[in-house]
Amino acid sequence: MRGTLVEKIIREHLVEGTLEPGSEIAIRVDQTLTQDATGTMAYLQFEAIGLDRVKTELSVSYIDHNTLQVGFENADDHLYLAGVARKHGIHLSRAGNGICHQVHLERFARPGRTLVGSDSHTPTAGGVGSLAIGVGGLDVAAAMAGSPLYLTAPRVRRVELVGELPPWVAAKDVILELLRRLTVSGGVGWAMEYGGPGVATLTVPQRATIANMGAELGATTSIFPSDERTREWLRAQDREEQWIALEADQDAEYEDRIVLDLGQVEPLVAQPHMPDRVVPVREIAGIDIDQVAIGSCTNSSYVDLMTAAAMVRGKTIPPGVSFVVAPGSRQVLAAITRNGGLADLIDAGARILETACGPCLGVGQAPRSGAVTVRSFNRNFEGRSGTLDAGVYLASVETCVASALIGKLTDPRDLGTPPSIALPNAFRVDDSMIVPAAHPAKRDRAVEIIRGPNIKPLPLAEPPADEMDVEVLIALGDNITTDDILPAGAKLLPLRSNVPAYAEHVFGRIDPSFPARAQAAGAGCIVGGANYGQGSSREHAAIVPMYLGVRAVLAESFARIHRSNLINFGILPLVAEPEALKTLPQGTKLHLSGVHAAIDAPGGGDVRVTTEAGEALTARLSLTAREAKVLRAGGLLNSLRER
Ligand code: MIC
Ligand code: SF4
Repeated sequence: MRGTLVEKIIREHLVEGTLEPGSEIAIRVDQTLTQDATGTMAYLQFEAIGLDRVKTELSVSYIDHNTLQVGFENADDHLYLAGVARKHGIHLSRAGNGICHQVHLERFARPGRTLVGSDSHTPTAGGVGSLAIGVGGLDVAAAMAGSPLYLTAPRVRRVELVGELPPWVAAKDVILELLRRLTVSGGVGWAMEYGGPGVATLTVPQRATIANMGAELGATTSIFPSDERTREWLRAQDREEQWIALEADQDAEYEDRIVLDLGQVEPLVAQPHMPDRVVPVREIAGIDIDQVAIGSCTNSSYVDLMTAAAMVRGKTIPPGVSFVVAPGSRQVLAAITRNGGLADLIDAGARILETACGPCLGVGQAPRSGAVTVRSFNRNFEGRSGTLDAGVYLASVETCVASALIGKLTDPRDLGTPPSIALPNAFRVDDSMIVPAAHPAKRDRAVEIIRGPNIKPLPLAEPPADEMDVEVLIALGDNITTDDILPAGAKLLPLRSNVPAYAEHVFGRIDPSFPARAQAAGAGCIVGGANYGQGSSREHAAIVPMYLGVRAVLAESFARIHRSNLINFGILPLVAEPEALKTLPQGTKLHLSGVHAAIDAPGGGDVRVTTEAGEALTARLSLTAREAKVLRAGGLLNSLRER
């Protein structure tokens, strides 16, 4: 079979459709992952589908996001997740074992396999040549129940890597460079496929850093070939037998090509409040900083943390800077503990957190008001750190630590010779914090699944009416994130299993009056701009507005995962011209008609939108035949149950 790497893996997994970019295909799902903040909902949905055991080759449930237990809620969720895992044949990575993407890369991701995860950074596994895709929880539930994954066949963009990274320049700078060139919507509809002679110069964790932040480009997936470096990684993880060689054919055809000379990349930084506001560190070096944080699923590798340790060895972080380290996995934390790296970090004054997502999504370490914080993470959306007026800068570990040491944003090249840290030939493999899925024959049907009082029943969507009167509840600009729609953070994450309580916080950072107005209106719609719903996979950003009566979102364009989530929960994703959208301010009363005909028309049709003043516009509802069925049924859960 000839073609791109993406085509090869898709062809091998194709169960419906033809592989033409832009058309809907269905692929067999080998592996799934969930995390606790999206997982509770996903497993409630899996339970509602009513199957005994997952049908995938491997499914893993991670507890990594919602680990700050200031009340009973999160611990109750963890207990629920443990019960479901035991009952339904799912591995459970316990709290303390690490961030799903880092641990999956270490222990489970395999070249050539498909992986679907209820987290937008699932493509991290593309670092070992998995075709890994982030989706909403319900799509993962469906995949665990044996459904293929339906997706728009991506266009494939080749990123030709040549040359070698200069000293002090990191994989993080490579993906920041791509964000600078392509922006946060530049990957929508695309698979980013890396190739070229530069690939061999990058280790698997470096590749994973690049693949991870393909999510910030809006890409469907990012993938690297599986080569000798991949084999070394799998060998170091004691699973060399899982290695296969995998690469694109020489004559593979790509819809787009980018050449990136690694030798020309320099230390870069994304400024507040968008991951594509990228400039060279040199350009803005010298700004005072208050906090530096290392970790997250983007930069938690052994080499990342050892680089940080080596840079601070024998030094003290200056008094004005809080230096936070959240190691991404137990494997890495244990390794740097044994070799003394952790002691170097502690001696320098680092504040060590547990192995979890932590400050990346505002769970702890919110900086002071008005702070400048430099983080090795992947998202810097306004308010996500937990402090609304803090400015978050995203950079490599090297830039972060150089800045922490100087107390000002610093180009690491100013520090002289970089430390030289090699990837170990073998990690100490210890999976004792992963409760393995019970063997099918030994499955314990009597497992009691304990649901704490915060775990509320799932709200079900209703089929859209043919005609509806809706009020514009909010009118927004471009690139609205799911963090804008429904914030995460330590205070709100415990409400992930409790939709009625979470509903009080929809658009909470932008307009706290939204929930009350939505409820008063009875039925509403949201007006957005381009790339509406970018960022996370959290389907709560669809479910909870649905619960508040949101029936449609009118926007210029949608982010991939959020659009699917809207359809999965019976909300119409309507596309309209930006000029037309500008005529629909908050409070406008709209009449939508012709909804059923638009759903039923092959490929979708136009919905007529009329204002009270009698002005009319059309909004396009583009749907595949399958999506039309889902919407008609009032969401994916209803549609799966009908089947
Ligand atoms: C994120 O980084 O925004 C999250 C938190 O990991 C989300 C998932 C969630 O909201 O639970 C994601 O990336 O999908
Ligand atoms: Fe966790 Fe942050 Fe990665 Fe999301 S982006 S999975 S919150 S570390």
